[in-house]
Amino acid sequence: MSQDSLIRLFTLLDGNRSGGIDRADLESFGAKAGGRATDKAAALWKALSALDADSDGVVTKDEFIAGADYDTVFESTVALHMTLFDSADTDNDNKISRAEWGSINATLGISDTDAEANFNAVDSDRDGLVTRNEFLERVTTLIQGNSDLAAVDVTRPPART
Ligand SMILES: [Ca+2]
Ligand SMILES: [Ca+2]
Ligand SMILES: [Ca+2]
Repeated sequence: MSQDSLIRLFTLLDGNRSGGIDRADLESFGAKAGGRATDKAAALWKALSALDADSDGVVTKDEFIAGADYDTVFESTVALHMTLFDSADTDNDNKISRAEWGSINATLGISDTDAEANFNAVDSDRDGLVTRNEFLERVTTLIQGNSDLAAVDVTRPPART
């Protein structure tokens, strides 16, 4: 696995872009996303904190690159983002409607304009509903792709490319 992919994962997890991953990055994701995200975020921080070689409570980029197993962190990061799907799908029909999407985006503090653009990008078959697979595809693309992460908060559902 290339170092670039690890750095991208690091940048995504460093939610507040402070240059290090700490408990607050994960807790803030969990708190905003709600539902199972809180548990998933806590479990991920527990795994990541093992990489904190100097035990200062912050996993720096160097510590991350030196110690992280890409596949493991990738899986956990995908799982964490997928909790957003469940939080959004309030009527539990396994699809996110525009109304449900608008609601979770508002909770996350994302503007209506951005939310609308995100929805259209995620709803790849344009049927007006986001399925679990469509969401998973976007999450994977966000993590593995080359879109500009500067514009993407870790709590933000996969956005513009
Ligand atoms: Ca450290
Ligand atoms: Ca739904
Ligand atoms: Ca769709």
